Amino acid sequence: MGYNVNFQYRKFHLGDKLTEEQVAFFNKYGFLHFPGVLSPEGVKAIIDSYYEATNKLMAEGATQINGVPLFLGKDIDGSKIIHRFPFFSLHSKPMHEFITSGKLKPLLSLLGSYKPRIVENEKDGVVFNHYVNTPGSKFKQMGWHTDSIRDLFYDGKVLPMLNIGVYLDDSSETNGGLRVLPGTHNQKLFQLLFKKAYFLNGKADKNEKLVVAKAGDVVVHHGHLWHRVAESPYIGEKSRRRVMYIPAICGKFIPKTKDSKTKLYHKLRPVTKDWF
Ligand SMILES: O=C(O)CCC(=O)C(=O)O
Ligand SMILES: [Fe+2]
Repeated sequence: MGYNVNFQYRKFHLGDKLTEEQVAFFNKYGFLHFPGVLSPEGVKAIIDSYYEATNKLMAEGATQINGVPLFLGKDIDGSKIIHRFPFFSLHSKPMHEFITSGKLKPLLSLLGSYKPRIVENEKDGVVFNHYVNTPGSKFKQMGWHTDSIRDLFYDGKVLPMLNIGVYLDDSSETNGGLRVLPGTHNQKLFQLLFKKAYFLNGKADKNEKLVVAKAGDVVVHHGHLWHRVAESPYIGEKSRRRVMYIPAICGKFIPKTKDSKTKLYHKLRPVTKDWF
């Protein structure tokens, strides 16, 4: 499969500039984990802004933002929640401020000569994922995928990209947890598309590694890295997992607006067996 099984999990400090060691780890394994990038107050402000924005959008009867459908479900108490909230930073002042603070800027050097940019109003923008196991939940896990495959369906082309995960809850196998296949970002396009025999399913892989993160951590991964989110074995509060993804992309600037049309890719989503 071309992924490295001699893998030792490591976490790093995010400073003003990435170290050679950090870049080497990323090049080899396809992701980097930085604890404590957001303070507990920062985490709280963003979570509060999510509920505020959700209540506003639900009161307005919103079903999409800039042509990207909202993935809606029910929380433990029966209230409506947005499981997948695209363009989140356009609806959250603290998140927008975090993104523009420059704290994440060093990560943009990870793609070498490519010069990716953090985007807030292109593609799906910053995506707030909210998983919870309840009878009304429609978002409990995510099958194996690479984010670049999504790009291919979306735009018909694959350019290198980063997805910068920002954790708002502690995350481990208790509430599902991100599983990555270290090193799979180095595979060729053909493998990116077809090599994983169980594409779109959520079965465990013997080489998968669990990302154990705390609220406030940042975990950035390469767009070609295979990953999935397992379903929590618990129901209710213990299963809750909130994590945002900030894309850093290359290529032409194509901003979305409220007049943007829903892409066929999004229309097909509800009929696919799994969600990715
Ligand atoms: O929830 C996660 O940590 C991963 C989400 C993900 O893979 C995605 O949104 O593409
Ligand atoms: Fe993903």
